[in-house]
Amino acid sequence: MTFYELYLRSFYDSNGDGLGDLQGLKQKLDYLCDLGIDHVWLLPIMKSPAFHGYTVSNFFEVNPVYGDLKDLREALEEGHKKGIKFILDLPINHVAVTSEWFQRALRGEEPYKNWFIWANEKADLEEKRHWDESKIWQKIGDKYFYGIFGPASPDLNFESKELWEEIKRIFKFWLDNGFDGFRLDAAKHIFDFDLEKMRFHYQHEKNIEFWKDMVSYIRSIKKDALVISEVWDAPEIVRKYEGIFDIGFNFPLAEDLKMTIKNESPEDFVKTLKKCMKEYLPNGKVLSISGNFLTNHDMTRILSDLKDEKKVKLGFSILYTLPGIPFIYYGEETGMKGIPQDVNFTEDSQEPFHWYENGFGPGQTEWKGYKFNPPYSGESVEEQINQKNSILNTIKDLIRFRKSNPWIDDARIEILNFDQNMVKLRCYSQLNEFIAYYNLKSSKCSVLLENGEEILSIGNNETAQGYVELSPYGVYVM
Ligand code: ACG
Repeated sequence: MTFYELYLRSFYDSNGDGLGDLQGLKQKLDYLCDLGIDHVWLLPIMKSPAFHGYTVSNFFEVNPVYGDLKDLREALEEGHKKGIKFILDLPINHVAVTSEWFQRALRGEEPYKNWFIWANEKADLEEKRHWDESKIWQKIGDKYFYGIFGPASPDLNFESKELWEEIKRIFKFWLDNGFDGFRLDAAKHIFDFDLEKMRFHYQHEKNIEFWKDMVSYIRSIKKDALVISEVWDAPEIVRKYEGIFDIGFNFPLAEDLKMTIKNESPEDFVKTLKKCMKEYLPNGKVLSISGNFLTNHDMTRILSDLKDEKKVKLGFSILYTLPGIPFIYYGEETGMKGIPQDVNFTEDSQEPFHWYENGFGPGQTEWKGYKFNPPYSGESVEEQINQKNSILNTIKDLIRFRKSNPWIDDARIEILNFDQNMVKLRCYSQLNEFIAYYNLKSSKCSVLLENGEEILSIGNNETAQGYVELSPYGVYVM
């Protein structure tokens, strides 16, 4: 399985309004097939006043800027014919201020007013969320509501059981319209508030109870629906949620891998695997599949972060040779750059996907000017496709390798050895195995080879008489 995280607004524009849309997606499915992608994670496409779509004003409507339900069904059907499945990003922890639910709550209507959390005298209106300086209480008129993700997105109060039923209707609606599963946004935030003490507090047990109920409902509608969770936290918290979802994003792996590559440290790479891929090492037990990625839409793009194309290729080579499911964020395959201004503003890492060298042409989206990826910067598909060693062609090679070895998804790994330059890893299942050598350094290094044939080589590695000379940040698999 190989995933592509796709932001529709920036992808392909079918009607010339500058915004990517569903018909555009339909027209460009072959690009994804050619890349080797078989699963698309679509960022939210429901009606929303926000560019990112994470504050939803109507859960049962396609955002009109993207098209309508008919366009959606057509795109998904066409994708299915080509062997692509689609996962919808569903942010149900909160809604948009403009949503009917919140507007009716503001008017004091039942049951809606109980679907939100309102400040009382016990609330500390200055309380901040734990990961930055943003306040959790938001003022509207003479009231304050609880909104962990800011003033535009009131949190829903899941103590209300009617709401659970309403959420199930939403899941059913999108499954009925052709989706193959969901990415569950902010999964640890469903119950993140203590109503007695009136303060922020994660209640993981309650979250787990909620998600178990939802996942079993989703499965009752579609047996093989894929459910992926977003729990952005330390490994011990991420592990609490294992076994409930098919795939859990491995945030610790993303963070530690990038650090490892920046530090050029084989020792750190080994530590990262022991910490973040523990389940896949001998004696480990895999409960949820590890969703492996380097970046997503909330993060600095990989080339802006690692600042070196070779390091980017090393990062992806690691990703596509590890068990679990690899995800790539749109535009990373062509080396797009982008740095979110802060955690509350991600537009800068969601720039229009670059199809053409000069920045213009059919389908090119233009909803936002380029800050990081100007024309002629080498990041277009047009420029990358014809260069043998471009990031795009390297990613294609990696995905091709991955697709011809589907057993890797649930393989196991063993760290064979490491020295000051490289790490040697064995990846194996009952019937298959390979040995991978990763050079973490900016200098060449020689390693004695095992018996076997090359199945993947990233970088300008040279082999001679039982040795391979790994190029800087090179990867060799046999
Ligand atoms: C999701 C989406 C995101 C979206 C929302 C809201 C949620 O991907 O695009 O925002 O619908 C927190 C949440 C995540 C959330 C991110 C943006 N992502 O938990 O669900 O914020 C710490 C915290 C995390 C936090 C993270 C953010 O623990 O909870 O994520 O910081 O940086 C170590 C620690 C780990 C720590 C990390 C990083 O690993 O172990 O705990 O994570 O370091 O420091 C969208 C928009 C927003 C808008 C919102 C309504 O992007 O702008 O406000 O919608």
